[in-house]
Parts: sequence; structure tokens; C-alpha cells
Amino acid sequence: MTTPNLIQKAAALIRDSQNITVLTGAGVSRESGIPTFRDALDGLWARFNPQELATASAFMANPKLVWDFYEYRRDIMRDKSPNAGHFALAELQRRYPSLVVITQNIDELHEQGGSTGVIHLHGRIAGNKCFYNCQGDPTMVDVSLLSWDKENGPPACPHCGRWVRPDVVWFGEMLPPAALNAAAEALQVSELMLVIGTSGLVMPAADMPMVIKRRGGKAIEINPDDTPISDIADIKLSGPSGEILPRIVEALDEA
Ligand code: BJW
Repeated sequence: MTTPNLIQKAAALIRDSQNITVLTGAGVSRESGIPTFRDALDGLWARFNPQELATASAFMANPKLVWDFYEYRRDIMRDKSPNAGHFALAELQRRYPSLVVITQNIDELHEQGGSTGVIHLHGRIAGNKCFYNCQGDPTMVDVSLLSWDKENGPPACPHCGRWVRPDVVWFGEMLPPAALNAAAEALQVSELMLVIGTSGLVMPAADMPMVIKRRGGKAIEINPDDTPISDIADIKLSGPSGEILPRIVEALDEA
């Protein structure tokens, strides 16, 4: 239960910080109707473990299965809109223009909610690229320009004829260097990190709150559940981000 007192304390930390970084995970989009990465899947997909599908080796072994998994998730995300949590974060950024949002999410709801300069650590589900990046990393492919038999899985790369895949980062793959560098720069100057809606299990994102803590900074976690980050958070706000974040913005107004 998150008391008004804890919300006030979080607002005070925000008010006292010059440079704030926000790290988000799938939980921030849950109130928009997008299941989190580790939520149980529905229907046909219920028997699959997403961790086993989100790898290059799964794609190589069965490109159609993995492509169809991403098509299923694209369908879920297609008509979804930002929720009160995304809007509150955009409002925070308007008040603190140096605030940097680092997201692990592959939807683009932060941008749709009004956040700018969002750093995407794990790519974007809307994009596609050649599996082999045959024309350089990344070789983006606009699949809307291609025609192919969707029953057969992914289309062929128009340059090399090999597989097209979603532009996301799978387990065992390097994160996009530009995103990693931008995140490292933000972490270097940040005094406060809001860690929102992430299980804190996946590296290197999971280590980012620690980077700030090691430099003497503070962390506020917003999550209905406890995670490994709860142990190091200076303030833990238990609850859905779509409720907690607007309360923080209101508390900033009250001061
Ligand atoms: C709410 C809520 C509400 C619910 N409000 N909250 C060091 C040690 C050990 C292993 C490694 C290591 N370094 C690298 C690794 C390997 C690996 C890794 O971390 N493995 C761990 C599982 C152990 N990492 C990598 O491979 C990364 N690459 C890398 O580091 O390259 C160098 C390297 C490679 C190999 C070895 C060593 C170095 C790449 C990671 C890529 C992750 N990609 C995915 C898939 C993206 C595409 C897709 O979506 O399909 O990214 S995996 C998945 O996890 C996805 C997510 O972005 C990511 C994080 O998940 P997230 O967002 O936390 O979601 P959930 O579902 O886990 O949690 C949701 C949370 O929300 C929960 O806590 C809820 O309580 C909460 N919640 N409702 C607020 N309303």
C-alpha cells in the first residue's frame, strides 16, 4: 500500500534532483492492455515460454514460429494507447527537461504519450531487419513494400533473399550501441532513477539502478510486486504505475 506520505517523499526526491533517469519495463504498458513479457500468454501461445522464443537460435530453428509469435504480439499492440502512467512521465519530462527515459519496451507508447528522446534498449517491434544485416547493421526492411505468403512465416530480405526478423534485441544479442551509449551518458550524471514496471531480471538494464546507487544516487521503484531492485530502492511505491505516477505529479503541484 502506497501512502500519501511515501508519495510526498518521492515527490521531494524528484524536486531535489537536477538529473533524473527513468528506467521502464513492460509493467508500464500493462494498463494499456499489453501483457508483460513474463505474463502468461493466451490461446495458442499459452504452451510457449517467451524466453525460449526470444532468441536467435529459436528463430533459426523455426523462423515461422518466432515470426508468428511477433505477429501475434504486434496484433495485440496495434490498437493500444498510452495510459495515465505514460502521460504522467511525459508531464514530468516537461517539468524536468533533462529527464531521460530509458525503456526496455518494444512498443512506442512512451513517444505516443508525449515523452521525447526515449532510449530504446531492446529495439522496436514495429521495425524489421535482415536477420544477417546483409547491408550493414541494422539493415532495416520495410515489409509493407513486400508481398509474400504469410502462411510461410517471415518474408525474404529484398537484398539477400534470407530471413527478415523483427528489430528487437533477443537474449544473447548485443544491445544497439547508440542506445547503450546514450543510456551510459544519462546514468553518469543522474542523481535519481525511477525504476518502473520491470522485473529487474534482464541485463544490462537490471544493473542500471545499481550504477546510480554506486555513484551515491537514489532509486525509487514503482511496481505492484517486489523485485531484486526493491532491496536497493530508497523508496518503494507498491502499485500500478498508471495510478502512482499521476499521484506523484499531483504531489509536485501541491508543494
Ligand atoms: C507493473 C504493473 C503495473 C505489472 N505497473 N508495474 C549477466 C549475468 C547473467 C546473464 C547475463 C548477463 N549479461 C547478459 C546476460 C544474458 C541476458 C540476461 O540478462 N539474462 C537473464 C535472464 C539472466 N541478457 C542479454 O542477453 C542481453 N544482451 C547482452 O547483455 O549482450 C551482451 C551479452 C550477451 C550474452 C552474455 C553476456 C553478455 C540482451 C537482453 C535482451 C532482452 N530482450 C527481451 C525481448 C525483447 C523482444 C520481445 O519483447 O520479445 O526484452 S527479454 C524481455 O525481458 C524483454 C523485456 O524488455 C525484458 C525485461 O522484461 P520486463 O520489462 O522487466 O518485463 P517482465 O514481464 O519481466 O516484468 C514486468 C514487471 O512489471 C513485473 O515486475 C510486474 O510486477 C510489473 N508490473 N503490472 C507497474 N500496472
